Amino acid sequence: MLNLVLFGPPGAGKGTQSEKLILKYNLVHLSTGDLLRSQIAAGTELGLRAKQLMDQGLLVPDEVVIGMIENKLQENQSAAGFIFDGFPRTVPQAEALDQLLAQHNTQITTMVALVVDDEELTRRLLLRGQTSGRPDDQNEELIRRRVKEYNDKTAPVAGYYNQQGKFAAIDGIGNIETIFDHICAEIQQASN
Ligand code: B4P
Repeated sequence: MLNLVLFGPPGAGKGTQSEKLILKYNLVHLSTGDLLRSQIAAGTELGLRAKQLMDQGLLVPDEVVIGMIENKLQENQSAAGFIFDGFPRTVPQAEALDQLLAQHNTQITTMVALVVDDEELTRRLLLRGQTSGRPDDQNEELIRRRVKEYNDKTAPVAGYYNQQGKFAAIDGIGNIETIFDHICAEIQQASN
């Protein structure tokens, strides 16, 4: 079973690369950002609470996203594997994921981190904001706050997987196909 964590700051290309990886490896895509946005679109209570935080560039509480992931793992018990996109975003989320996967007799294969500098992230997100309608992509100050939230709370998750010998960082700048090939090479190495 292949369980991949695709990691990186907002705008690093996680969603973009996930779309290609799920086709190649037949994985179930679990994007907490997408799951939260569908709760917002459905107007649920959870969605309303999440929207207030997401629109400020802040993370939503750990128990909310862990609960969503738990449900999705339960619903997809016969999956060939999972790609975790935008999750875990804090060390407590990473610890909870390890426990949930252990309950399903599986574990994370590896984490691949996409490395992109702040200037390029801002450029990409502002560009996406012109067409995506995502409130969190609309202005530079909000994007800066998301990157700060990433540096403060999410970046330590890389160390968590590195300690387990399950971490690879690759250059996330350049051609999307080339970046995809590098991710596939890391998956190949981790699966041997
Ligand atoms: P996400 O939906 O995860 O959004 P994101 O960080 O912006 O990444 P995304 O995957 O969408 O962007 P990508 O890099 O592919 O999170 C949104 C919010 O939800 C968070 O701020 C938080 O509030 C909340 N949230 C989500 N998960 C959470 C959790 N676990 N815990 C707590 N809160 C959580 O792409 C960006 C752009 O770059 C695209 O337009 C793409 O076309 C472009 N791009 C990609 N690769 C490129 C390349 N190589 N060259 C040029 N452009 C490229």
